[in-house]
Amino acid sequence: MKKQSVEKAYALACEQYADAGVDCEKALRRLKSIAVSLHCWQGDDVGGFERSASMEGSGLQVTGGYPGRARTADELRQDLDKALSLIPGRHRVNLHAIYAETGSHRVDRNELAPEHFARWMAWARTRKLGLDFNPTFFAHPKAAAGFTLSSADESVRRFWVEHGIACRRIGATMGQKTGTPCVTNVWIPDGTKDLPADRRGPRERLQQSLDEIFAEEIDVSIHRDAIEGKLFGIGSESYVVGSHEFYLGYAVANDKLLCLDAGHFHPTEGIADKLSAVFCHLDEVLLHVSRGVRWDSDHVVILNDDLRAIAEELVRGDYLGRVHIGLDYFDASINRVAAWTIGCRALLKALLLALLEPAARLRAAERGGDTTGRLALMEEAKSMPFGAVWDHYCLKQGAPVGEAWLAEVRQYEKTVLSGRT
Ligand code: RNT
Ligand code: ZN
Repeated sequence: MKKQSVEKAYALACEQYADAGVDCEKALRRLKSIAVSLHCWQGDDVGGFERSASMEGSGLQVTGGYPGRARTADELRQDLDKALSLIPGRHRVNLHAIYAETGSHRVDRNELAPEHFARWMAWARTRKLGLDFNPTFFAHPKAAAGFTLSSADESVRRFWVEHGIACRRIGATMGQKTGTPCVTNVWIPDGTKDLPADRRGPRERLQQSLDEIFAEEIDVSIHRDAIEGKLFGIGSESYVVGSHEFYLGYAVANDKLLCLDAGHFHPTEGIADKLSAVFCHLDEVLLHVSRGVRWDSDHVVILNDDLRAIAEELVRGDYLGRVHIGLDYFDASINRVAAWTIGCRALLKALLLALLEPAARLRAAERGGDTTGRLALMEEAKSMPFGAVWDHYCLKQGAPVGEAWLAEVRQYEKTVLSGRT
């Protein structure tokens, strides 16, 4: 689209929004201040760079064989650079422990140290990107039995506690080096395929393990801890040790961030409604924005009602300053750079839509008991010229407008990705 057309459409849109009591410039200033944490694992199908890592026993499933997967950290950073150039705004990158760069020697998970992420930190610094982090409690022989932090085998449990401790130190260093607090998120695959005889033991051991991992005080100005629950996974259909109730209680009792993953609840249960409930008891929340489809919790995020409801709650409740927003999905059946771009642009669009909501009018209707007007206004807001505001934002941020980013991805596929086998 031509630059003049974008600006003309934007000017008209601003008038229309102003009539509804909405200030477009203000909405865009707010949008610009939101950094989304882009999950590195979409770029290589959650592979990582440990030669032995496989997803076996992780409860996660990556399907598809689209060519061009990043095979090295350099390739992954190159792909992330490409994706970030197609997304308006300044964002963050979310790493997992399996993305360590340990050179020619193998370093086991419990021995990982900040130096193994030196290149990631240098890369992030030159781009002014924040970093977030995750211990990897899966894809490892010591996770093969289905239990990590909740294992009854003390040597196994100890190993994973050490991994958790090591990862917090890495996260703290990331926060220090990048000048923005790193959120380190704990998710474990522990659970059972069929009915367990003992639900209590593993949960009590998990509680003990978390206490041990979090024992070291780390300054919140450089680092935050988050814990992520789940309803079920592949191979943990009957029992998941780290359930929502378990972590909600732990987070409240220990002042940790609760991570709500949009794909980790019953298929008819959304996380939007949970936000105002958990924010009554927690200062901050981490979101894993994802899209569940039937058994899978990790489809590429799109601008659907669930996503819009999450963004609306964050804006309506004035929670943007208390939430850390990350993406979490993996699709190996489409171009991976496109997968990042589609998901992150969709999330930003959802946030913009929410910021453009005629909030004052909706609240006035609600307070006045005018539920008819509230519903009518919500529906009318859907056909306001939001696309013109979005296009203008992309243009201003130096990101491609409309579908123009797709041509860039196709070009990148031709010149870079197709050379990878
Ligand atoms: C798994 C969790 C977890 C992972 C990543 C790779 O169900 O959602 O967040 O997706 O850590
Ligand atoms: Zn998640």
